[in-house]
Amino acid sequence: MKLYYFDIAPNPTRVMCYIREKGIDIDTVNVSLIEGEQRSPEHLARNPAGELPVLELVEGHYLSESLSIMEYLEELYPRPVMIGATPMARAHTRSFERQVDLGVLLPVARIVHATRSPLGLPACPQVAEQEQSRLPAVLQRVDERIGAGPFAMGAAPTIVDCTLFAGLQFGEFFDFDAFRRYANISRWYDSFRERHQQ
Ligand SMILES: N[C@@H](CCC(=O)N[C@@H](CS)C(=O)NCC(=O)O)C(=O)O
Repeated sequence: MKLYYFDIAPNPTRVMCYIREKGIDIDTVNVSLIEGEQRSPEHLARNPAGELPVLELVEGHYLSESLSIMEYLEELYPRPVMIGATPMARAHTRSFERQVDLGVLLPVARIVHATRSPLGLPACPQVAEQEQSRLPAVLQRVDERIGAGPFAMGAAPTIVDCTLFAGLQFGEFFDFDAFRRYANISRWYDSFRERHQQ
């Protein structure tokens, strides 16, 4: 298997984070979003949407969508468990992951691209304003849910940590760190980042 990715970009980052947590040995190929390589014929053949990440399952057979990639890998490599050990735990983990993806990662990515897009997208203050106005309520709920942690779902890391971390790191990298106002998220973020710097 081979993962096509690009550093810092939030969706590839959450899959890379998951792979590191699992200790899976997968070849990686950098596709530069800055250079526009995602729109090359080679990459469009892997994913017609021109997005990352993409997992090459076997030669010439590709899987896109970060969550589907993590779900697939979880089936291949069930240990350590990162999507819950029981049907109920899996349901709660998936539900929280969706909330964090749609409520944090996506808005943060939109804010960054609407204000200082690393891909050179035109500034769009209305989009930034709209996303920024919605974010505090979500971050407040996430902060309460994380509580004393140590991980988003409690005692062990899950896909929720990977998605939340990738979104917040992308924001911080481009000077959008609104999450620092939330004590539990801020503490959790520093400790999870340290775990991934080792
Ligand atoms: N829903 C997709 C979103 C993938 C996505 O938007 N990837 C971004 C990087 S974070 C991308 O490749 N953007 C390239 C572009 O928009 O040209 C997923 O979860 O993997």
